[in-house]
Parts: sequence; C-alpha cells; structure tokens
Amino acid sequence: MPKSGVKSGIRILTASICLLTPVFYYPLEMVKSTGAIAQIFLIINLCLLQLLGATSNAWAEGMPIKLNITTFETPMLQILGPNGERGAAIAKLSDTKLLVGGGADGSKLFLYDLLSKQEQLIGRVIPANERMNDSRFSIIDIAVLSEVKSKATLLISYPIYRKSSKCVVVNLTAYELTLSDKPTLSKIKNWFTSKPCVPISAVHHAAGRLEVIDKQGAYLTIGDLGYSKIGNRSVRGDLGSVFKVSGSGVEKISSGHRNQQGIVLIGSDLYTAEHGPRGGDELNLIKKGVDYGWPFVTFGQAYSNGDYVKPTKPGTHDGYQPPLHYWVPSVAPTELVQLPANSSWAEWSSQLVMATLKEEALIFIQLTSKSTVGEVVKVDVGERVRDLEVLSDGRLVATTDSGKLLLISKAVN
Ligand SMILES: [Ca+2]
Repeated sequence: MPKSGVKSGIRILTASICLLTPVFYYPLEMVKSTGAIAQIFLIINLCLLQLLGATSNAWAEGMPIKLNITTFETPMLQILGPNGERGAAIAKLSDTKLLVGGGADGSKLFLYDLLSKQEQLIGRVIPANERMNDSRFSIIDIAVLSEVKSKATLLISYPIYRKSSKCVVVNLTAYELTLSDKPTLSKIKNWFTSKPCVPISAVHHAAGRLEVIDKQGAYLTIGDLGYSKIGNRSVRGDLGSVFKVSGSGVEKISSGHRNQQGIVLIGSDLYTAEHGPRGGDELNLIKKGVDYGWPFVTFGQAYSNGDYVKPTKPGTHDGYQPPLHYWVPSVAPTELVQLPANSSWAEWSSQLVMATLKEEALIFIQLTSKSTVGEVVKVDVGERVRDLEVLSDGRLVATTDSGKLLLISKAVN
C-alpha cells in the first residue's frame, strides 16, 4: 500500500476515534451545560473536518515519483530577519542563468550561473526606507518580459512599508537589465501599487506572483495582506485579486482570493495556487469576473477568535466558485509550474507541479481536462520550497527557506 494510502487510513481512524471522544469525555450531567454542548459541537466539527480531509483530499494511489535532487548552498541569496529566514525569488533568464531576488535584506537582484554555481550582484531593488527588518519585506517575484541581445525588460514585485502612515502596499515596477561583465539595473516605470495601504499584519499574504502573458503584459496576484476589513467589498480595493497588468494600465480579472503564491498560464488557461486558512489550500482555474469566495467561504477553518477575519461559512464553498482541488489539512502552496510535454518526466510530462512550504514537498497534479484534476501525487523534498522554475529540458529549479538552490529531475530508476 503506498504511503499516501496509509496516511488516508490513519486519518479515517483518527477521525472515527475523535468522533467518539465526547461520549467518553463528558459525563451526561455535564452535557446539560451550554458550554459543554458548545465544546462537543466544536470537537465534532473538527473531527468531521479530519474525515473530510481523508475523503475529499486523499492523495492519489498513483505511481510514486523518484526525484534526483542536486543541492547548491547559496547562503548569500537567503533572506534573513528576526522573524525567520526565507528563500529567494527566482526567474529563468536562460537555461544556465537565473535571476534571483533576495540577499540578507531581501532587496537585491543577483545573476546566478548554474554552470559556475556563482552569484553576481546586479543591484538593489527595494530602497532601505521602504522596508522593515522583517524577511517578509523582500522581493516576491521576478518576470522576464522580453530579452533582446544583451538587454532584458523585467517586472519585479515586492511589498512596500510606508513609514509615515505605518502601512503596507504591494508594488510592481518594470526595469531594464543590461547584461555585460557588469550587469546593470535601471527603473523604467511603476506599473502598479495596490490600494488601500493597510496596517502591518499578515504581510506574508502579499501574494505578488507574476506570470508573463507576452512582451507587453503579465498576470499579477495580490493577496489579502491580512486586512481585517477584507470582508467589506467597498473598502478592500485591490486586495485578494488577480490582475492583468501592462505598462498602460491594469485590469482586475478575479476576486475573493486569500494568498495566491502560485500562478501558471497554460495556453489561455490561468491557474493559481492559494493558501487557505487552517486547511482549505486551493488550486483554482481563474475566470474573468468571478469571485472565489474569500473571506466568506473556504474549505478551511478560522485559526482562532483573535484572527484578522472569520470566514462566514467555513468548511463550505457555497455560493462561490469552488476550487479545482483543495487540501485539508494545509500544505502551504507556493509556486506553480508546468512540466514540458514529452520530456524526461515521461508520463508526468505536462503535469502541474506545486511547491509547498509546510508539506516540504512537490505536489504533481494531473489535469485530465482544463478544469478536472486527476492524480495528485506528493513527493517529499525535505525543504520548505519558496519559488520554483522549470528549465527547457524539464529540470526544476527551486529555492528553499534554508538558503539552498535545488536542481530537480526525475530519477532514472
Ligand atoms: Ca518566480
């Protein structure tokens, strides 16, 4: 029996024992008090959630995938902060060169050579006065819009801390990169700054991921930033949305998202991977004008009464666009990529790969149609994966919160 099947079995067993707990735990007299009834209700709810996880979210029983992982130590690229370390953002410039956003203060752009395994500092992106000493205030994503000879146009996203009003926004700016022995970076134009500027809370819900459409534009995700008024549509503005952005303007595509850290465009189909609250991480197919329901519905549960927002109908997706797939308990998804067709990944070619933080794994997702998920297979990598890219030969490149760069391919048995 595959490990995943054992896990589902254990979950069903735990849920069953869990459902019996109130029977043994509470003598009948105690049940008469309203407090005890409320507690029993809560226990039953949590047990059902556990059971739901086992039935709706069982990992596929498909063939396990063996990975071949080469690890490079890249301590210069890792982002540091009193709140913990964070892996760098990456973008593929060519099959041997990566652009990396990070460094100790999360503000710098580097060129990383996969052949010499050396980084070269290009320049600073985030001005020192636009961040706090906190690893979440770092470059979130980099996209290469176009490249001609020794010049490239880049988009870089990052959260900005506005000191005067003590609030945070998500920023997207276009830059020109010139490549020579000493590469340079210069700002072309600010493309987007999210509104409203909100108090510092869940800055790690910035999202800020980019997916290139063509030389002129990209898709950009904006998370809820932990804004306590996210449930008020008249004040939440740009938060919790997916945008189509270009140098001449922005267009809101969808809304009702929490923290979409993964995004990939396959033909004209746009997919995002999103962190739910406790449970309820989602894979969504993005449709224009659609509300995906956060913070009103989620398959997850609120963290506690003190959390910034309480979903109206946790454990459901009633009345809103449901995800293509969801994970209870949470896996904490980051970037989403597609493996090339007919590649070294054999039968896994063309599948989606979703990186995770909490699960320390890559999740291979088969799409049997553009809106139907087939097999979902989790493969452990033993690292919190922050960003993921795919080279044209199918090898995956990942950055980890522990400051490593991983080159991942399918193991030849
Ligand atoms: Ca990236």
